Amino acid sequence: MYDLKLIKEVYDTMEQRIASARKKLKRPLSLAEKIIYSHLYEKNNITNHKRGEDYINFAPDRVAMQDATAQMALLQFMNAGKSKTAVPSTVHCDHLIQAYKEGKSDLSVALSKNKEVYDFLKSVTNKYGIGFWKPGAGIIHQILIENYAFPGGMMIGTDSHTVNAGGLGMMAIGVGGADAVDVMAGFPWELKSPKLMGIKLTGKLNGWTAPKDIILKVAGIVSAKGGTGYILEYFGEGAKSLSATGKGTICNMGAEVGATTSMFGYDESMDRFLRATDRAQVADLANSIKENLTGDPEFYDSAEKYFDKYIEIDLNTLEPSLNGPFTPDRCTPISEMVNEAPKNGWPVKIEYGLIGSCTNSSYEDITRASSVIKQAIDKNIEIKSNLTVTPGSERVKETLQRDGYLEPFEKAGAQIFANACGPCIGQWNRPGAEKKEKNTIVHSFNRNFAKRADGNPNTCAFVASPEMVTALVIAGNLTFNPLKDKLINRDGKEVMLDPPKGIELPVKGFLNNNPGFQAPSKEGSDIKIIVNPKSDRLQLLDPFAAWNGKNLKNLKLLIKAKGKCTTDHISMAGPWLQYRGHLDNISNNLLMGAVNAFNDKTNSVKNSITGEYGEVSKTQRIYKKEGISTIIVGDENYGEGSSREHAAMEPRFLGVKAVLAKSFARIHETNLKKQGMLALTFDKNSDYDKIMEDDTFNFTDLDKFAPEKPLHIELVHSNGSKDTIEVKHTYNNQQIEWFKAGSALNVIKKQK
Ligand code: MIC
Ligand code: SF4
Repeated sequence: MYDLKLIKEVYDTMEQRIASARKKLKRPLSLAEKIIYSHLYEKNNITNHKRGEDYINFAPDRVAMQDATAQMALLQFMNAGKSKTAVPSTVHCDHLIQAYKEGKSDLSVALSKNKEVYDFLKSVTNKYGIGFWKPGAGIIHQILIENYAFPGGMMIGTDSHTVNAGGLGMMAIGVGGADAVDVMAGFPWELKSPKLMGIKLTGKLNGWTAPKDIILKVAGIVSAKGGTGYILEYFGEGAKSLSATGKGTICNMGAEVGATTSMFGYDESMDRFLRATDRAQVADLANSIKENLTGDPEFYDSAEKYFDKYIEIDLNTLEPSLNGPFTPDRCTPISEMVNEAPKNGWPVKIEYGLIGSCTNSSYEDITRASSVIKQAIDKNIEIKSNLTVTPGSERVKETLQRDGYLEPFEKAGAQIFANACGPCIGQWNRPGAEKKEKNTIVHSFNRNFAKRADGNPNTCAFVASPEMVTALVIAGNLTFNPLKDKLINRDGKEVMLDPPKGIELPVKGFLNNNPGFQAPSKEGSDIKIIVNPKSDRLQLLDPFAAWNGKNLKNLKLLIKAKGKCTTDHISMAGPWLQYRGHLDNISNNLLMGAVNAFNDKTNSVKNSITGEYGEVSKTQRIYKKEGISTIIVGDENYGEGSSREHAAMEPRFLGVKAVLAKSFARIHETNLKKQGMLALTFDKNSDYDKIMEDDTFNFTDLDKFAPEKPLHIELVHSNGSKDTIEVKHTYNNQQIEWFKAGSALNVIKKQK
């Protein structure tokens, strides 16, 4: 399945390219820099990039897409005029399977409900030479780490958690579909030269602490936006002591601090994982150039000097934590929960514990959690909360089953869902969620934004390691600290849970009877892609119109969003995932989760023509009909979270021209640029307060749009008074061309 030839080619030239970079920079290199300099689009153009400022053009080795984003990516690729993808690419069907009863029946419901979309993806992938992973095969990031990721490689994926592959030493970056189209069409992929954050791990995990606790701690230190523009590079003895999949968990959740990607240098854990997943040849190749697949020792020895930011974490003293609710960076060590929960009004009774997801469903994770649940049975302890398990891949699930590790979960009455995203992405048909009661759940996923798992805004979701989730489910109480608290069993005796015991890799090897992969045809030109014009799930795309070259005038305010406005707030997931291939239909969810700063309500904005309040998308459709352009105003870290470009395409499609925010999350900012929108930030954040509900916005110098030059907007308030504010942007010349042409895709089409 994996492409050995490709990996050989990368490794063959790596050493020499790294040597040239070292010479040019006159200093040792980090792992991130080694991968950067061996993946430049113009191979020999080695320059000393200014981190955080210069743009770099890359030639990634692979592209990966999941079904909820692949639809839009491939609809765009179909318009790019190519007959095959320029690099090996795959599509993974994981997001559209709803978790309700149990894996098998849920999967068969999904197969019939999503047939049209799966058939579309199957035929498009077949036509353009893209590998297709069937529904039920597993979650994209597990399939990638088990099959395609390789140390020192570079991959982009249309999902923010593509970064998971950093656990195997790969530079893997989440992007929007339009970026994937660039690479699949053979164009360079552009990224602002990332800054580097070094995280040294000392000591060794012990007892109840797990790799998850490392990233929960990092999220608490760095914050949800603190990683923006950074690559997080982990090193030190503690790093070497972690399994490859444990490293994957840490890299995975780097997305939650906004990091461009995270990675670990090649070590024996990766060698073991490659061999266990039938890739001994890759391990041998990697071993032959292993010092090129990790940072230079001199770099790590002077970490404080070379990294832009530097953190040290002592694993010996690390405590298990729970992060949440509503944001993944609110970190509470378990020993403090007993005070924090009552103080904050978090319900301590746990309704559900959910383990698995792309973040935490490795063999090691589930064996550790299994050892905890088994104790409840052996020690005759009543399990107080509901428990669900979503395995990450069929390969891991089959193997766990053979080795008897799923059995204790089944005995304990846990629901075992399909190998898919399920509850992690709102695809959870949770009984009673519609009552919107305040309640607490704990899970081992990565995100816990409001409504994310079950659509209930009053569900407080806490993120923890799978073994901690399992312990908390047994106790049924958020303040239970398994390190010191006792439980009373059915015999009335006091018992304690022993620390979890896991197995890194299956002793008898992985089973892989049912991979679920379909290779594409060698020759696809005869394959016709049919999209029913009456479909409500798929819609061919019309190109966006080019800019008319004039200053934008008389814009109305669609919404001034207050506080957190993630991509889940902008383009909700859950039931809306079914419209991911139909731009018109999905646009009906535009910004429905965002809080209007003027009335503190969601999905209620003033229509400046009628003065009435209505849903965001409906109001915007009226403006569109009336030919009135609009602007969205946002707070800090606007567009945090997912890579879904729908969050940028929907406003574009409905006639919004610009988003002006205090700051942006990286992927969303790029997505806006790619779709021909203006992504602007306040020069002075206090100007956010000047924006009034009835304002009219006039750009005064957009006709002189140029890199590094601020723009100016005149605000005309309803009482006739005016303010002119300065706004900043990060567009380079190429990106200004996208804006002028109407989208990046329009530029590709011209170049073809
Ligand atoms: C997520 O975890 O939010 C998702 C769903 O995987 C998204 C992709 C999507 O919105 O389709 C992501 O992280 O990019
Ligand atoms: Fe799927 Fe959740 Fe992972 Fe996103 S974070 S890929 S929704 S399992």
